[in-house]
Amino acid sequence: PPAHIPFSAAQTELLKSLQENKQSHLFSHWSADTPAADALRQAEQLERLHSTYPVPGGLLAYAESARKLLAVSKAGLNPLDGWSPSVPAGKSLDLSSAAPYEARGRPLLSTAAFVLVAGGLGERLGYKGIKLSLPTELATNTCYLEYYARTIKKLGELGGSKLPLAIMVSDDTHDKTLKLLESADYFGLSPDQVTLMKQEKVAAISNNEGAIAQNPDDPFEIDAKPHGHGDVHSLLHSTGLAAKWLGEGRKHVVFFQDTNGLCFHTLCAALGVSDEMGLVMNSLAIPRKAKQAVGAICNLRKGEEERTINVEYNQLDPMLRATVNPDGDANDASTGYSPYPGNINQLLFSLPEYAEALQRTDGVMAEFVNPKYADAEKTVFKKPTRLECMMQDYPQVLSGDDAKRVGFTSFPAGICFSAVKNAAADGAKAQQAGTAPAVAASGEADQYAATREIVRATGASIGEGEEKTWQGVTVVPGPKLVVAPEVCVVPGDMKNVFAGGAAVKVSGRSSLVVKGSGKVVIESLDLDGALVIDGGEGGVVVKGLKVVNKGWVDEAVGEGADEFLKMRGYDLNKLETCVVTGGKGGEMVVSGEGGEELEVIKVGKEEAAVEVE
Ligand code: UGB
Repeated sequence: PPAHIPFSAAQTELLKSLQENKQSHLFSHWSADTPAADALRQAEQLERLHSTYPVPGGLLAYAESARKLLAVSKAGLNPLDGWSPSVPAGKSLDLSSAAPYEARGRPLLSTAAFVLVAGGLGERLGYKGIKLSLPTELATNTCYLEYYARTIKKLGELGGSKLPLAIMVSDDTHDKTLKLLESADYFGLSPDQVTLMKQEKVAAISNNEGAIAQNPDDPFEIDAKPHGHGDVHSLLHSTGLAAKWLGEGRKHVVFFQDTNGLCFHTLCAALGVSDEMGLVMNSLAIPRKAKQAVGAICNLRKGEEERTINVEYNQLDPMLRATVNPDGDANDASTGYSPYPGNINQLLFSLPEYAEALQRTDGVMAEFVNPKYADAEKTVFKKPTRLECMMQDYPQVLSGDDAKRVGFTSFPAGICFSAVKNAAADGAKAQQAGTAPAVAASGEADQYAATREIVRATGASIGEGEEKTWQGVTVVPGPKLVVAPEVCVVPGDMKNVFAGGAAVKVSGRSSLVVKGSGKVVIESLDLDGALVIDGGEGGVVVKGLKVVNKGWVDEAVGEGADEFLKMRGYDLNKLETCVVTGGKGGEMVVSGEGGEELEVIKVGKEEAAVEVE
């Protein structure tokens, strides 16, 4: 290093060892004229990349792993060679079979802890903000983070305790996530319930020799990239959070993704399955369409070794071709689905075994590399690559009896999974190929549809809207049903809200929002339009209410619209709404024709306000 630059002793040592270990190109632009500020900036970034890499040896170990993994990739070796897949043990449930598992899982809510992985930028989605700030739907404009926080609050209330939420963020998402939480008073959670854990990036690698990449426009800057959601485990270890939760007597940890508005519908049932099967890891899953961009949960065997683990979608087809099916990743003709459950990366871990595994491994997951080559000889990369790790690879650190206690809980995707990951054009292609489009419009439509299914299971008569195509993606936009988390978070409890069975009718063009912290009971209702039932704090009972109005319609938006609207192609125009509002006092009962005609037949301390907006 040039003598005029005041590096610390640790920096000097690191720079020397990088120079001696095949990274001298990082300093080839340095000279006696190099500005000290630039050289220090580079040294500080290298030091950070070195100290935050969760494996002993820091950057040097990282580059060495990259060399090894890139050699395997260049040789075309499949890390799954020699492993033979079969369908793992688990439970495939639906709304009608979930009840006993929900009942078994419900008492376990009180000892759950939640981990949201939200470090990803959403490059495929092409959205500039954080994905957690996107609206889950336009009927209430509740963003993902708000929906998650309010649901966790309610789940805690059901279990009689405050449940902790850890959010993994990255440099790309930290500030905006914190700002969103602070601007909304943590959406009802108390700040001490929420911990932000920041994952650091790793150095990009520019060739098979493991050379650390620099920014082509600024050689003093190292090109750094995300290391994948697998970092969540080392962070739960290094922050001491997992150990703290264990000390508090918690029993399960729920991992979930940033844009799945359906993710908590099946939590109670999954807890029940984990409990009954004694699982240390339970992957929430869906029936998987062949070639769908979700991993497949497989039981893999190689000699005496056996593990149940997610096989990522790009590795599944070659593995199946080489072993059990010459057609590769194909649907089973009798079911129309892949035989292997689809991973939705919502994971339920048993905390005692997890905390022990973290102690043993520091939470370090196996890494992989996925370079895009520019030449047939695989010697040149199209752009620098990096090592990544995945949170669902946890079974790789299990051994003995624990390795056998890994399974899945599958529900139809319509109930539990609709992530928002793709821009409209890619979503349209995915839909044409017969898989989920995973765009903003489908995320919203699927959220209403899941609620429709859950409400239909109470016996209510809920119509079905006509298909609409937005930006090449076809969805069924309604009826738009939203039941706020404060009203109901466990599908089996929906019958207490929609208590009237077939006496509750909602037409195919309708919108219905049910919210409020007070108890809402809908005994009979005939809705053809838009209705908001707000139970307030005192609660409300709806009986014999008939509402007919113009309702809410989706209308196309132009180029000037907000980004979150442009990405779905429409905005929601609330033409006319009937609002039933409960009060702060005791329970109210409303019934009548809607609008001014409405008759309040029983009033608690305050009158129910019913008005047409
Ligand atoms: N994430 C981070 O927090 N940090 C990171 O460095 C990267 C991601 P992607 P992926 O549900 O459809 C997963 O990128 O990895 C967060 C499963 O591997 O959206 O392509 C990020 O913020 C796959 O098996 O997903 O695919 C987001 O919340 C399948 O289940 C989450 O990690 C697929 O998800 C997922 O990141 C799916």
